[in-house]
Amino acid sequence: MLFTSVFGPYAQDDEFGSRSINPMELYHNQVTRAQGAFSLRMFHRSWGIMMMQANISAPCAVLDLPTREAFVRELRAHDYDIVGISSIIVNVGKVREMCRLIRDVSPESVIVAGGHVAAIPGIETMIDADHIVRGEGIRWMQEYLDENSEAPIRHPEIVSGMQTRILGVRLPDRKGATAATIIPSVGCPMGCNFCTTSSFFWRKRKIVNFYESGDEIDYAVGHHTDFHQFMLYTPVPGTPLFKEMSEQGRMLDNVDLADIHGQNKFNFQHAVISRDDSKRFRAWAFRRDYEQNGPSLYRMCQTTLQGWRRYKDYPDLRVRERFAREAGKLRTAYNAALWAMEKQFRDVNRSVSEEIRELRREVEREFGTASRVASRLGGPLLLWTSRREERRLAAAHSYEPPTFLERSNWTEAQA
Ligand code: B12
Ligand code: SF4
Repeated sequence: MLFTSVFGPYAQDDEFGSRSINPMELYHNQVTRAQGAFSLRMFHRSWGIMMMQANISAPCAVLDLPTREAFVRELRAHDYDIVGISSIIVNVGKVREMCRLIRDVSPESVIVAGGHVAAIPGIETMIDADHIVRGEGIRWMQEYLDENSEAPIRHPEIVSGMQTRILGVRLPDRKGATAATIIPSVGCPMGCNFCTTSSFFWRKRKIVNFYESGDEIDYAVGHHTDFHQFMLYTPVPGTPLFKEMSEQGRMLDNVDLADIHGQNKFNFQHAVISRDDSKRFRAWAFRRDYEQNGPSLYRMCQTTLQGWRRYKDYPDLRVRERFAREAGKLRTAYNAALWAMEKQFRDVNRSVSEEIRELRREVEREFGTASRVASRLGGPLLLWTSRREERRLAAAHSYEPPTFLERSNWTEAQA
């Protein structure tokens, strides 16, 4: 069988529902989007289909983050009995197109669609799939394939992020350089009324209203966290909030599902905030956080130095080693980045630029000559790469993830 995620390119406006405002990059999309060349950019795999592949014994291929052409190529290359498509609601147009392509290229295949897209009321009439699976998929697939659905769940090894890019430099994908992802469960017991995760897998309910006056953004920014995520409070089909807004007649007609992702405009009539203001406030929140607190990378450096000072003499060797490892980056590459950020940030907020300089000096006092050499040699280089990156971004350059094709139990398949 073949499991696939929806096709890219993602960071562009197209008829299948890709939107340039909604790239496939966690931090750049939802956290550091206003930080220009300092934005932390990286991609993540589609964990749901990786989990399913690891827990079935049938011959299986995972095609992750494909292009439309790569998807068709894979369908032509093998006779798949089952093609499983994983998607969230915003990408329903791509699922529709992929079902059409399967019927055309591989008419014998059974099509199974799963993931959050299954929560759309009336999805059966929107896509041409044989099965639409709501909720947890591993057990469903094991039962469908007549395999043991009581077996303990096997967790694949997952590298959290990949192809990291910051200050215009692509970092090497080294083993141990980034975190691992562990998925302990699906769903969440908190039950916030807008949240698809809790309503899709769990049905407890709690009302949350974050936005009353506008002061909330300043309050949030005032916490000086390293990262800050802002998204619009959005009724998504399948959630209690969506039901409530529909019953009150407050859902707006004609909002494309591809535009309901929390980074564009409200898809409902808010009590006091207009659609256009929702977009303006969201953009302002990101901008405000950036201008007041500086680039997230600078904030990470601050946190790393604090951690190092607190734990460098800790009695447990394992703890000491961990903080020494983190501090290693501060001593070298991060200190060079601080030099570049200090210069680049002068035009945005002079007093934050001075705080960055002060932090750099503290790092140099703490770590001595090596860090001074790193900042004087590496700093100008990073300033140059980040300015080059700003020019690229100004010319609307965007980044796309690589495609993965991973086969399991495949020898039997070929036999
Ligand atoms: C990782 C992640 C991402 C990654 C995706 C990386 C990738 N390569 O796909 C990134 C960071 C890029 C991302 C981006 C976005 N995301 Co996101 N993301 C998540 C997150 C945190 C984890 C998903 C996950 O792996 N879960 C664990 C796995 C095991 O669960 P699962 O994927 O749901 O899969 C299970 C079932 O759904 C089912 N299943 C899934 N697929 C299939 C397929 C078949 C055939 C079958 C049978 C079953 C099945 O079985 C699986 C095992 O139980 C979820 C929140 C969450 N906790 O789930 C949000 C979530 C999926 N994201 C969401 C949203 C809204 C977005 C964005 C639009 C947000 C934004 N504005 O930035 C963008 C979209 C980008 C785009 N262009 O498409 C929403 C989806 C809402 C909805 N109802 O559709 C979620 C649920 C968060 C939320 N609570 O609102 N996201
Ligand atoms: S938003 Fe969703 S995942 Fe987060 S606490 Fe609320 S219910 Fe849980």
